[in-house]
Amino acid sequence: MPEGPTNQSSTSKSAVTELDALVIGAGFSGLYQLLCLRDRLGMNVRVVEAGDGVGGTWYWNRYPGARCDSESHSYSYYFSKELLEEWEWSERYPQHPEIVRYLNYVADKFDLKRDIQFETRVTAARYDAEANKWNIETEGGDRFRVTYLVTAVGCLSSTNTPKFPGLESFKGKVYHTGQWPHDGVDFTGKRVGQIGTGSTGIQAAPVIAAQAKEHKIFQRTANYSVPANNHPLSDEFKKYVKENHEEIREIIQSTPNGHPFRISDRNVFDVDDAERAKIYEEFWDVGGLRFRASFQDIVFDKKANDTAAEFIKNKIRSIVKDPKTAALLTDIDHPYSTKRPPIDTGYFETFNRDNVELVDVKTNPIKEITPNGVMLENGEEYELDIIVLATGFDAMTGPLLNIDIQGRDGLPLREVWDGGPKTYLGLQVAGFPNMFTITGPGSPSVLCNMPVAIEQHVEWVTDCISDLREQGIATIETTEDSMEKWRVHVNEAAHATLMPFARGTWYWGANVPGKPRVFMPYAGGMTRYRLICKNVRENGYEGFKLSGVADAPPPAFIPAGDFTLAATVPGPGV
Ligand code: NA7
Repeated sequence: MPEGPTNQSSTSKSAVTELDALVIGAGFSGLYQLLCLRDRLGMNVRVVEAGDGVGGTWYWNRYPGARCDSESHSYSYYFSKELLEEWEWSERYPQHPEIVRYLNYVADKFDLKRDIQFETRVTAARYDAEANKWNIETEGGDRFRVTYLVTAVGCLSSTNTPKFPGLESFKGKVYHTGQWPHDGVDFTGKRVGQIGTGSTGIQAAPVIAAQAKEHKIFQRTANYSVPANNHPLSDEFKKYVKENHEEIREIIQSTPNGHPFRISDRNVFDVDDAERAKIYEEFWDVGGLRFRASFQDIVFDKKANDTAAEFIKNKIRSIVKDPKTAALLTDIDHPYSTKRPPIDTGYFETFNRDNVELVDVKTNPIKEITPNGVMLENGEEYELDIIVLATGFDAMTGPLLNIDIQGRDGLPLREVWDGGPKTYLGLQVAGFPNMFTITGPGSPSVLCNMPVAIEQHVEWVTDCISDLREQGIATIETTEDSMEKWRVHVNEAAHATLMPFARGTWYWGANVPGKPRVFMPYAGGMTRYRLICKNVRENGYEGFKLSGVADAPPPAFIPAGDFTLAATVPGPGV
């Protein structure tokens, strides 16, 4: 068990712990936010975390094959030169245990664990306007009273389990990939059924299939995937990373999706068919998300996208031996990259194994889970010992709405977001003063390499709190008007891409029944977003109301048109 906080007054169940700030979550965001507020601003801060260790998303997602889709040398904090020089990743795409080791290394190096209270789940956070304080309650009865509340709850931390009738009646074991047992699952000799073929299912399937007696993969929507071409990092590459982190930082912070490579400025139809095929082939061999960077217009122009889509489908046809299975796997209903583009290690090859079967649950949906397995609409039953739910997350809003957050006059966040998330910059919600949402809906977050998005948000929040304290400003709070203008801009940014062709994705909230269909992340690119946030601060926190200072008039708001910055920066990430 990790040690609890030692440098603050201990929390008894009845006493209220007074702090400058409370941070919810000890993943990439929470750790860095703690470091910034405590060590840079000298504040009295605590992190509360539901798990018994650091890691956030990586603490919970320990399913077989779980690894990062960002290249390891970019999936790192860049704020500390020393840390960059000390840490060495072993693979191009790190597996979850290595990422958890990295985050523990960071937490230990910066002595963060003494201010993290583990095994503590926040249940409620209520703003007291009179005192200008947030009152926070936890499941175990702890109470905190703080000036600033920072949610670092992650975008993909609230699991989505479809309400399959009869799920509880299943005699075998059911595991959700996002809540994987920490001591692992042994599939040896078992008949396994996997529901879901998103990024997670695509990573898990080859590993499960290699161990299980039988592996049935229930596919509703076919998906593109590009080989990760994962490999151990050579000594030469490790040396390159250590010697060039300034340059790598420059790239990840100046590309729209925060990855360590630039997107080509060439368009698909700038080259003839033969040349294009050659380019796609080269990028396929390089693998991973770099494939998406082969042409700049893949995510903007449907005809351009069709060429990439067809290239991948042909690859699938060439890998998968059974023509019926290949046909199901290539019956893809959306343009490439409009749904989170997975990368894989041997996914399509897995369907050539004798113990693997692809089950089409699009034309013949899952009707119910029986005591013995999965039954489809037509009455076909698949007998199973283990069901793996790779069914994703109540993304972006779920982790926040799981907490009873109430702003001014007891206004519940759940009510404000009834019709979909409303934020300004993904950072704040009107009516919730001094509350900051790291990688909240409306920010680039999941369309960007996450640590890059996180560092920018954490640093902006830190600068903001520093400014407030220096200038004696009591509260910062965005307005309805700012949120509405930002909503329009977020919508425009999504519509400038091909994302609206795939409205059935979690980006739109479509995977959770009843969830409002709103495109949640900001697709205008991290580069543009970073500039907007910088301008907002430099212009006296435009779009926010500052109170507690006599002569600080509410700053004017930049009209929505200014956000577009003449589209000088290429668009979305991945
Ligand atoms: P995703 O991408 O939301 O994928 C969930 C999968 O589960 C997807 O294939 C779904 O099919 C499938 N699903 C969900 N409900 C059902 C039902 N009722 N029946 C059959 N199939 C179902 O989650 P992941 O965990 O793979 O990835 C989430 C993110 O984590 C990923 O994008 C990365 O950013 C990391 P559908 O497509 O809805 O037809």
